[in-house]
Amino acid sequence: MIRTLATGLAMVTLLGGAACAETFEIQMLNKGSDGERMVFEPAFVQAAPGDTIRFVATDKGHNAEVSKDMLPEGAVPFKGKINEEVEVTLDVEGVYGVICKPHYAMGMVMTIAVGDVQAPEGFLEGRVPKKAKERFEAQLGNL
Ligand SMILES: [Cu+2]
Repeated sequence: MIRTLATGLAMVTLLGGAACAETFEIQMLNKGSDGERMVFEPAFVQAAPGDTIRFVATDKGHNAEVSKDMLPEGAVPFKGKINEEVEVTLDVEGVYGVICKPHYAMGMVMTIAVGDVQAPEGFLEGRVPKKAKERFEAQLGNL
């Protein structure tokens, strides 16, 4: 009986936590507020499991998709179409590298950290364009 009560309380606590989940809005831009071309803004988000990320097609010609080499084990990949607003809820802890396919070579990338995490070994070891790599490195500096 006591155990059942404790389980019930744990459930309530969990549900309460989920109700506080945040939504982060990321704009896809031709030019960032810092003058950089082809950017996600903000380019780094520190989130918690269960938080939602919404990619807004503020400017045309962009998409948001997770790089297949840069997502935590067990996470479901996402891939938006060009000009499409994408909303994803991230439940799996880890580091997610997001790219805009048409502007990947121009460094249009961003990083989402879910939970208190570090980038795994070899996160940037795949085939990453130079400009994208530079920006990823700067973003990972926030961890
Ligand atoms: Cu783009």
